[in-house]
Amino acid sequence: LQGELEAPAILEVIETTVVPGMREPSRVLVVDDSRAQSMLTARVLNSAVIMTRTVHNPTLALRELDEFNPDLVILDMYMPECSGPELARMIRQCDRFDSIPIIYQSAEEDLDKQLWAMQQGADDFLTKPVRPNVLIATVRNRVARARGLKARMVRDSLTGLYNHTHIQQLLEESHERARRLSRRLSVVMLDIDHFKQVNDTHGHPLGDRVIKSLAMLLKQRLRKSDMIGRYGGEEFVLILPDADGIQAAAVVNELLERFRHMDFQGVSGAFSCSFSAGVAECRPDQDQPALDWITLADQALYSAKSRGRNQVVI
Ligand code: GH3
Ligand code: MG
Ligand code: MG
Ligand code: MG
Repeated sequence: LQGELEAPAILEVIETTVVPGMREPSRVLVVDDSRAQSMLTARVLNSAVIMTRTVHNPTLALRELDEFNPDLVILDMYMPECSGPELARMIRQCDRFDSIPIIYQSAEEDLDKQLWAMQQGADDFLTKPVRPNVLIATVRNRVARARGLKARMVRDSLTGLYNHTHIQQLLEESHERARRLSRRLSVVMLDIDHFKQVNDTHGHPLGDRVIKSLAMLLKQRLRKSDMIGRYGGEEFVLILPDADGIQAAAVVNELLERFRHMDFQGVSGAFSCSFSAGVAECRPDQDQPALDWITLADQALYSAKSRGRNQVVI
């Protein structure tokens, strides 16, 4: 208890909830060539506040996976353009969809055919007629588990921000979207200044609290559509859609101002920190891999460091 009382405390505490997305309604993509069946499925799910999007032509399903971003896919077995099992296999071939639950809803009663269909990458087989309550419970449970798993997979455990792998993936997706819609996009690389000294002077646990406090500041001040990742130890990547380099730099300068004014209580008195940041405005029209913009932001960060730190460079 004594140790706890003496533990260094952050003077300015910012609180945010760390589990975003958990309360959003579940989203289900229904792929069925029969309009009557898909309407029935949608009506059952909608009655349980589960959002649905219906696709009658399975060849459009992959596009809807990107556009609608469902939590779960319900597949019919037999459809003219492409069968459910074929579609399941195609979905599983995309890395970003490899953990999305897929369930069949079909009148097929042959157990061998059901088994084969499942082996193409699906998680469940509901044989028609399916009782509405069973459908709802199946969808709810699958989505809850998948969301919990995904949240843990894509997040950094110290800060709750996206981890290295996921922020790279988000950049690729954002880059593609910006290219398609001719929108602006900026990438920021941010690194706490002289952080090794913070650890050496005040200890690793307080260093962790500085990292967490910066993470909370970023979460609190940035827009909901912005994406924040912990790229490494005390390094963060921000993806700012619809922001050009100048706008991004203004936002980051404001963050820097706030971060500089956060006081931390160390063993030998209060102290504060700063960070350096590099901004790269993406040009999605240029045929350049998305990850190159992280490299450019990193080069700008290096300039900020060499010009004396505690600043933002475009
Ligand atoms: P610069 O201004 O050039 O960025 O100097 P720096 O000291 O911040 O940079 P350097 O890369 O030399 O040191 C980063 C330090 O961050 C070293 C490492 O021990 C520390 N670090 C990395 N991850 C964590 C972490 O999760 N918690 C804590 N407390 N420290 C960490
Ligand atoms: Mg059919
Ligand atoms: Mg550093
Ligand atoms: Mg560093």
